[in-house]
Amino acid sequence: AWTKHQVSGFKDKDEFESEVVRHVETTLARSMFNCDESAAYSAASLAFRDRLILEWNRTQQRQTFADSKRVYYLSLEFLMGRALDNAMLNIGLKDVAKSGLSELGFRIEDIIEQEHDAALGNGGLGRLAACFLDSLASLNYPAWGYGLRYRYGIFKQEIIDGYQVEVPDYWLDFNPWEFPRHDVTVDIQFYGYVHKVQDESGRFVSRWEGGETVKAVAYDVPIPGYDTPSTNNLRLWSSKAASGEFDFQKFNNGEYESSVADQQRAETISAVLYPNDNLERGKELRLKQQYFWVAASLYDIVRRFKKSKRAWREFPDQVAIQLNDTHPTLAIVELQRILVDLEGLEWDEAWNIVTATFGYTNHTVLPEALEKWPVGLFQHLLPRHLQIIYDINLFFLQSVERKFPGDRDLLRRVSIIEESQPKMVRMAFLAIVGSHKVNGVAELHSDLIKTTIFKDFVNIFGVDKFTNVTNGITPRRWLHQANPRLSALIKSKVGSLDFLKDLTLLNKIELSINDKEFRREWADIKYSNKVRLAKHIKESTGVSVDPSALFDVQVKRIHEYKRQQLNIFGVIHRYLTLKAQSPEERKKAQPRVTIFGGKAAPGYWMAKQIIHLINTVGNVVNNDKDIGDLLKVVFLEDYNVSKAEIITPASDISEHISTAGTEASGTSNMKFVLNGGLIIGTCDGANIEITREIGENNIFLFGNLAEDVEDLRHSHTYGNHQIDPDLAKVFEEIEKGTFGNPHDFASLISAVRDHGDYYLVSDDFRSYIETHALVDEAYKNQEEWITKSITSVARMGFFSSDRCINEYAEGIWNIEPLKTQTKD
Ligand code: DL6
Repeated sequence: AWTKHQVSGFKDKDEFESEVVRHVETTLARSMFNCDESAAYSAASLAFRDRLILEWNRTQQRQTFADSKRVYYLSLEFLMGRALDNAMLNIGLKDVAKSGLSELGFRIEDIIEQEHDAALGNGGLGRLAACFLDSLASLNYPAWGYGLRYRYGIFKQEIIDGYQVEVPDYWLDFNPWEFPRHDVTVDIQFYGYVHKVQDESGRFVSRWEGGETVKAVAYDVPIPGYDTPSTNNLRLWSSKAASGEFDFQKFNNGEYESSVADQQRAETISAVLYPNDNLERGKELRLKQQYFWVAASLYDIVRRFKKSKRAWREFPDQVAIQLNDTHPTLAIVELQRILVDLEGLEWDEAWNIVTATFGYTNHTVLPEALEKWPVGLFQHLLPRHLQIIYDINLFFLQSVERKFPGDRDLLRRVSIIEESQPKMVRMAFLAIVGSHKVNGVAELHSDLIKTTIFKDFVNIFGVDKFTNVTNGITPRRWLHQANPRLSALIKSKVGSLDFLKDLTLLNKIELSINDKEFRREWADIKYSNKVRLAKHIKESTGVSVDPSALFDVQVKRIHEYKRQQLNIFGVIHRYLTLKAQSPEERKKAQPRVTIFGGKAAPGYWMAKQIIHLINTVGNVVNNDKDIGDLLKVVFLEDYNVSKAEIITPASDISEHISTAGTEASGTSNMKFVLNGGLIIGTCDGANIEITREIGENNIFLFGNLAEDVEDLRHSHTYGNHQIDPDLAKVFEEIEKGTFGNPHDFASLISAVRDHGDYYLVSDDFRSYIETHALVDEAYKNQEEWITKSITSVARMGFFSSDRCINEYAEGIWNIEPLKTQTKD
């Protein structure tokens, strides 16, 4: 058994310092006299990276030596955020670095601030993948992540005149955390044609030939576990022209521009992250990205397996592949192709291997987010894969027909090919058919997929194929790193930092709930986090906010189903109520700062209108002398992981108010509660399990239930849809022009009033504002509030991503942690 270990670190601050100096002078070729914060960040990162690499090599050797089963996590998004702070904390050398940097004349906070976020993701799905990588390494699981190395991550959001403007995020200028592996490349084929040839044994086999070839180059990012030497690998693929730099023939002929055209075309594949969250748009380049990435990853995985010289049937004993949503579903088809076309296995034998290897996680029930690709596009781009999909579908439908003879409509409903105009490939269905387990990400969500979008598949495959793994978050980043003082206070009560490895130990702090000093310190930490956020708000928006006001936060992607429009309508209602009050009455009001943050997909008109309305309301409210500090409204631009680390610890209440049944899980709800903020939310996603864990008294729930949503929508369309009278007044005020040109917001209003109110904004409005009134009242009793806050944190143990990873490992992947071999 392994106990404590000694991670390759720095003996002391002097050794760290001399490593920093060495990197400044040699790697960066600068002198210490002109070493600025940016150079100090680079050198400090390189010093840490050197240490990580040693452990990373050892981890890979241990894994190879143990020859045990590995899991491969395929995700088109990894929203990693910053790496330096995380590496320092996970290795346990932040204090050493702090004093070393201080001797060199730098504050560690300023150095950490230099790092550009690695923002290779849109929102929850990508951040979940990042938390999972942290947990996999921390728990010593043999695991690799596979993704794409986008040259441009999620766009940078600027707010200009209240509107969102997108600016490219070029984050790769200097990235000390990645290792280019120019020796690890894979040629990836597109287009071309398929024909049959006879192999040596006389069998007819399909050959895919011709077309275009693009080179995938591996870039490796080390992922350090917390308090363990395990350092796993995230491999990101970058696209390059297969033929090299440029076409010499053309160059010599003086055709300079077209000589580099192939190179540019190839590089386009990994150039940009598609900026849609919970929305799919069938663009050829996106499908190209997906195939490029899964083909390169599978080649790598298969190559590693083949080195072991095991029989193919042992593949699922050595390899588990998790599909993070449907984006990597082509991996199912690609593995079948490799086994049948290239390795000569019989179809059924290959298919048994494939289905035993894959697991599929669904992250949404929203119809617009379910991936479908036109058959014609497949035919053109991946002709052999389309044939294989047709065969998979044929054999699947034959098995359905055997089980449910004569049910033509069932066949139509479950077919992987949708008989629409044009015909479409339904990726979620392909993922279900090709996997041995399908999971949702919170209990309600997992139930909903079984009773709605995947209902037929439960009948066909049996309910055991469908399971739930409620999401979680890593407490290393979301508590220890984001809220160091709270982490230290908890440590003083738990007795050690072990709660960062076993989050259920948080329950020990409930024993101190009446400890006056503890409570005072608890409140003081929240206040100082609010002061820090207030400073950030002032610097980034110019608005002054009072840290003693109630901070009400909604930060997440802007989406109608997440209902930031409900929030801003509620803010307007609050404003109108305050305006109608006498100065005496107003004195009783609870001062509030409502804080929004989040990006809208560039093509998502309604979401952009919501951002615009928030900003125009802020403009009016923040400058209204009658209101003063009673209400402030701010929109923080360019919400990302590192901003979340400032915002999350500073909230008093945060909003998780999606229409019931639409938010698969949510993970920021967990982050806020873990940081001592209370939440207001609907009975949706993981809010339900959070309530179960922390107790109904510690959460503000409101709104209609998922089971009633369909009937309500129906009644909007066919009944008499009455708008809540207070909401109607809000609309009137907007239409009067109080918040700028009313035409700008006409579609936001008409979606609720005239077009069926699909997201139930009006239905939930009354209970929403009433519940906010309860929040105000509760906040006035600070002692009660602090009790709620401590109790909630104490009961959040369930929501660690370590718990999720253990559930996946046991229930889906069948893998064991590796023992690390270092001793005390
Ligand atoms: O599971 C991670 C995260 C959930 O917490 C969110 O509730 C859910 O909206 C998000 N889903 C997506 C779906 N995108 N696609 N495809 O991002 O997943």
